[in-house]
Amino acid sequence: MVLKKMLPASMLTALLLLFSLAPISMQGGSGTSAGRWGPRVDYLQLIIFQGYDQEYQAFKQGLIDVMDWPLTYECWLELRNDPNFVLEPLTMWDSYPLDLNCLNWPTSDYRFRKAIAYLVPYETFYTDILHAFAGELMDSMVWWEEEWSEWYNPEAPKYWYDPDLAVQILADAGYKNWDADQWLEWKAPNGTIFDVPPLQYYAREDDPLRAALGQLHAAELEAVGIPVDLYIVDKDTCWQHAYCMPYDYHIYTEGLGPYNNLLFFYDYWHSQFADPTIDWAWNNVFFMNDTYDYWITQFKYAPDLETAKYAFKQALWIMMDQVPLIPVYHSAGVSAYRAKYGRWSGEEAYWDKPWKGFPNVKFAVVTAGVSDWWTFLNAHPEDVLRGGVLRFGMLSELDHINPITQYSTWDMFLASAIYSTLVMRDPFTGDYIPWLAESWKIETWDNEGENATKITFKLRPNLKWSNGQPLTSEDVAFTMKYMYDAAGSTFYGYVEMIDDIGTDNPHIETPDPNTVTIYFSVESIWFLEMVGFVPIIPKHVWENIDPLYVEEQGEYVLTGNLTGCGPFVIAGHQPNEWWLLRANPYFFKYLPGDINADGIVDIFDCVKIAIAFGATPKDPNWDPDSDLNNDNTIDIFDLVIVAIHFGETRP
Ligand SMILES: [Ca+2]
Ligand SMILES: [Ca+2]
Ligand SMILES: [Ca+2]
Repeated sequence: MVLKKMLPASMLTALLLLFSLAPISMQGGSGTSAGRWGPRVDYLQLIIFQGYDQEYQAFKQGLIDVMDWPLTYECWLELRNDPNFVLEPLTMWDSYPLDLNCLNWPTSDYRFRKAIAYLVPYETFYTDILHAFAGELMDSMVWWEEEWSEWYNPEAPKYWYDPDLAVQILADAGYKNWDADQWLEWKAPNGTIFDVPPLQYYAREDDPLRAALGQLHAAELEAVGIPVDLYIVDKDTCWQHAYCMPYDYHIYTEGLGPYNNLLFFYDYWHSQFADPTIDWAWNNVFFMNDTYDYWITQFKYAPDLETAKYAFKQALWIMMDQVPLIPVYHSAGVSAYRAKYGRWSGEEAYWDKPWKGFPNVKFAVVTAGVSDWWTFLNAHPEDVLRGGVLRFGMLSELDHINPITQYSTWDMFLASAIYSTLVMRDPFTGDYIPWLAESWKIETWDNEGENATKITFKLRPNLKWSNGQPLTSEDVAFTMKYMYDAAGSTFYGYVEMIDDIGTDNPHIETPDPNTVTIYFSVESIWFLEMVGFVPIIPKHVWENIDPLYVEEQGEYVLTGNLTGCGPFVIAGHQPNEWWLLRANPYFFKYLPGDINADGIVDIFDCVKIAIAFGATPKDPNWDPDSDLNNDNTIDIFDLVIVAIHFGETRP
């Protein structure tokens, strides 16, 4: 029998005396703080709905506690004065453009793309459909709020709604009503007349805003004589056309992000990702432009910030001139959660307790607002240290049940619950947070006479996989190589510049189980942003799976499970209905009171509190890891949590 070590009473008394001199705040938690340990619930249930309306009805009835999607204007009108709901203002850096397929005529014609960009009735859409519930994006893919204004290129071409100009551009390019019907034909330079085929236009039925955008734009196209077959259909049908061979679409109401950086301009629109012979081509608009490739590569592999900004602005100009997509809006408005725990049978202990721990996230792990990953970690019934079930609504089942080819928002909800990354990001400031890595060092090395970047990560002690096996630097090195080799890897672009990554001996050193040094072949300011956010996967599992068949033969396909290092593990799955996830006791942030996340609650955790004692978020000694009760003050109540759990260890 193992006796739990106790915090000696004398020491506790001494600490209490010492700390009783500091001011104590009873301020409650708010939407602008996020706890750094968890998960606080025993179970997370991801419940799948067939569309926004169905999910919203379930939310209203209390079948789910929070929705994955922000409220529409109409739903906000209904809920805004209802005490059963907590509403939080939302801004999200994502984008909803119209994809224009550059392979299929007539959207393959640059002049045709320009013309139809002038046919998006922005004012009508913003005013009548979005109300104040989204931000305008029409002149750039870059949401140019404060954080991003330095990346915005005001010179980039804009496409104010102008049907007369659209008709003029079309006519100049040979698109006119050459016969007596109401539709346009195209006269080739040799005089041959071709009918303009009906544009294959796919709009998302599950998203009322995107459906409305498709309807408005299609009506404008038809008004100038461009025939349209508008399909307002479910997500899977949209994706069969917009993301699968033979890519037989012209226009798709795309949704991208949210993002914390601009690297997706490389991953989505560099021509190397425009391969129409595979499903799920990242560059599904098949934008292939050498000048764009040049500048976006200069941006991605920029040795300093000024070079990165200059190159990005050039790339943005090319993109807006060539219009492979038409930016329309980004999310803004309101996200919501239920004010109180529901009356679920068997969960009487939590009935009607106020829900706490829904941080209003700005820098997202998966999505922003109150429905991000941080809520998975933080949500709990009031005054309950750990317990209960969080019921989370999702608009869709997953498409890729593995961490390597995760793609959709819903893939990411699961993958981020199961896996962890070396680095995390503060949800409110965007600052890097030590995560699996407790520290890192960025240096340069001499790559055959050229400066190149290397990063050394120090892993936390005692990291474990959800099956109890140790997580070491070998897993990190393995992950980087696997993400490079795997077919359809989401993280290929993050690891492709690791030195010698294409060989059997990537230039990655693992001098001990807690240290890994990754050498890159060039210099870039973005490498921590890339490799720091790759989900780390277990070598002992994936080394037995051919990286070319992660979809067909991945761990979940073979075993019905995923071995991870994140806050949750899979407890059950009913396809197209729900996923049930259980708290992972091996998660390095699982233990209450283990402030330094080394696997034991001991005097070193007390020392962390002592150093930060009395601090609030604006103080220099503020330490969010020490604010165990998540009330924005480090005080006696946090120490009490350490005292209660003193001597406990993670499995
Ligand atoms: Ca005609
Ligand atoms: Ca500890
Ligand atoms: Ca506190």
